[in-house]
Amino acid sequence: MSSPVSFDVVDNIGVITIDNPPVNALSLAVRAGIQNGIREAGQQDVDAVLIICAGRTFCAGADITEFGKPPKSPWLPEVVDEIEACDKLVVAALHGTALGGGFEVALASHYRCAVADAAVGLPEVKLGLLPGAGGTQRTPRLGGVVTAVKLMTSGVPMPAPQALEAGLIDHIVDGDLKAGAIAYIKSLLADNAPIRRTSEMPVEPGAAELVAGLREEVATRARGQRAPLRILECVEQAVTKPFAEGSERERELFTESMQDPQSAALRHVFFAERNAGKIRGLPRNTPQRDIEKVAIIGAGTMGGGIAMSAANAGFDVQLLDIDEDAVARGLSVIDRNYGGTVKRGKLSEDAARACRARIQGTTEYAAIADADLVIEAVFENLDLKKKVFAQLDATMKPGAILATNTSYQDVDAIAAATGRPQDVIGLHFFSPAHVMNLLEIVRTDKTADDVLATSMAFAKKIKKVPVLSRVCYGFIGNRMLSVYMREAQLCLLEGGTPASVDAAMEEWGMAMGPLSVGDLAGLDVGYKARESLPPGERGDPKVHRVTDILVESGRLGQKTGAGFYRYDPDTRKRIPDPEVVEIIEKVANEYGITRRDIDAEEIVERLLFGLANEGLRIVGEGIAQRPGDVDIVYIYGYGFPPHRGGPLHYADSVGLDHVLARIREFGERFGEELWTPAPLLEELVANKQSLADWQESNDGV
Ligand code: 3H9
Repeated sequence: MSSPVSFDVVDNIGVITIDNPPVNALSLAVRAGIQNGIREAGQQDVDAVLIICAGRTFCAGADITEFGKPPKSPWLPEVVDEIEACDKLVVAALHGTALGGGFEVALASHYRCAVADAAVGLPEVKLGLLPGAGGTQRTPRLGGVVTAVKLMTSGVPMPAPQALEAGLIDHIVDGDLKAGAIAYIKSLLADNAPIRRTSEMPVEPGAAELVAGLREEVATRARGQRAPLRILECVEQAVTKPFAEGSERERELFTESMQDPQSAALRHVFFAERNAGKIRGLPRNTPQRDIEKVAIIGAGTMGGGIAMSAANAGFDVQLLDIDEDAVARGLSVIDRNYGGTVKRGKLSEDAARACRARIQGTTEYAAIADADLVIEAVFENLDLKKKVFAQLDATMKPGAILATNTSYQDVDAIAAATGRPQDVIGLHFFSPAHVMNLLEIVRTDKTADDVLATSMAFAKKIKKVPVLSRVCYGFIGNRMLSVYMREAQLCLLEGGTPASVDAAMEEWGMAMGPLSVGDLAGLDVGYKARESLPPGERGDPKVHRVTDILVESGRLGQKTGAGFYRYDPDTRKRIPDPEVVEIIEKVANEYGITRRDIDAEEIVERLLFGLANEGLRIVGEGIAQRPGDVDIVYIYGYGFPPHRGGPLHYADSVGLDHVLARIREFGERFGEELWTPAPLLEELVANKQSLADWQESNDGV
């Protein structure tokens, strides 16, 4: 097989070109190729060396698919040390994103140039790792402690012009990168620029104090993740110890991170996110419909958020509601939201104005007839949604995609209200839709392939993470949520309080406890959804009794200043409310429940194993395509901590046999009807198979 790295000589400069699509990951063959190139340059009579990449980007870092397997020589740290030790001037030329090990190759080069729209970054932290090829030692020497810590603990890439200012790169190239880089090298040679080894550079004065000053901030932002603190320790070594010693500690901590379950979880999330965008049985080249104009039906909170997401991605949007007042109200909320986005520095004033200008209000269906995609976001009522779809069927041009943003309703029934069910799909956004990243894409048996492919692509264009679901009540996320919330509320009746249940889950790592989430979303949402169900399908009334009392007494959550908690009107801080505990005790009494001490471990296991059991049922029924998809739904839609890998990865990591044993025990204590093990869980335990193996043996994705 030919090497992905070539070496040739241009104008007496040795050019090492890496060509390893799609992202020039530093696989074994690439590492060996770079090493050979550097050695070749050392032996040949060249004046300097250029490291450059073919394709859409400079290297995206180490090859993540090799992680977890025994490392093979040459290891990246050896390669970067050889680059730096080269006695010819080495220059790296960057385009796209130079990430992780890719940027470490550049940091070990003697000079760095880049095109202006390139970016550099050290995103290892997002995989639970740290830069392991000298990045933690070289970045503070080049860019200073504050920049280095920010770059490495956030994992967010830095645009080239900013990197130039920070000293992380030396030169911006205009026009063609290769020609510009060669001209830059010639100018360095003409100026007798020295071979400048980053490892030999001094650190800034007061660097150790700067590191100490950042410790608390990094620990707070880490929220239970260990990698950011390991990164900080490496930076401390970089500024207090000689380079060789610091590098040795970096290597030890890199190896430790690699074996840390947090990294295994985050690597699972990385691939799960990418797999979630793939639809089984749908070829990658499935044709797509053109989407330029988008219409939204319903100018409420959801419709407005969806309109913003589409407008932010450059689509023209028509926002339709029944009367002028409703439209005006919706547009004014959008104005306020854009104002907030500008205030928080997320968009410039000009950019916000341009996005807002793409959104028009209307009350006329005729005005949206030529939209390519229409997304219905009206009140959660099946009859109303059917009426809207009948109207859309009568109005929209042929070939338009008709989407519903329903959270629970039967998309088949909605599609049946039209004469074109092949064009109907569910696009379930999460609130606030312009902020939340998840998008559940709900296919019916009749949804056309090109509608599916177009919807997936549209999701990515509006910067959402799409996950495919089949039709069932609540789809993937809300169906699982109902079990999670059921257990939260039962724990309340059995002896917990909103504060104790939330604290247990937050300490475990959830972004927000379940009862606070209920207050944030509005307790009336679930109340109304339950009311719309036939009484036989509303579940055990005792589960929702406390919530029902809260809603009926006007405590709808944060928006009314009280729900499971009271809220400080100025700070929105939650305040435990003894009145709520009284309601809980009264309801427990009504149902003859003797309250007891219920510890954090029981709360966590009941909520999480309930979640995992329902997730496994969903995978077993084919509602979700694969276990990783369920994990992505929970991470991006429900605040599940990524370093725990999602509910199913977590169940796999603690052992499916343990999970099954606990579910059986809960069944004996709390009722088999609530705790029937998912058939897939029983099957995997019987076969002694992990979920990861099961997924791999199914199709690898
Ligand atoms: C590291 O470098 C450790 C070192 O410090 C020390 C070592 C000793 N490896 O995201 P996309 C695949 S840790 C293998 O859809 P985009 C990806 O799975 C690494 N594969 O494209 C996908 O495959 P498929 C630090 C990789 O344009 C395809 O490429 N680096 C890698 O939206 C396209 O990816 C990172 O963490 C990889 N490193 O975004 C960077 N990267 O088509 C991780 C991607 O089969 N990568 N693939 O599904 C990214 O952030 C994005 O992929 C990138 C492109 C921004 C580069």
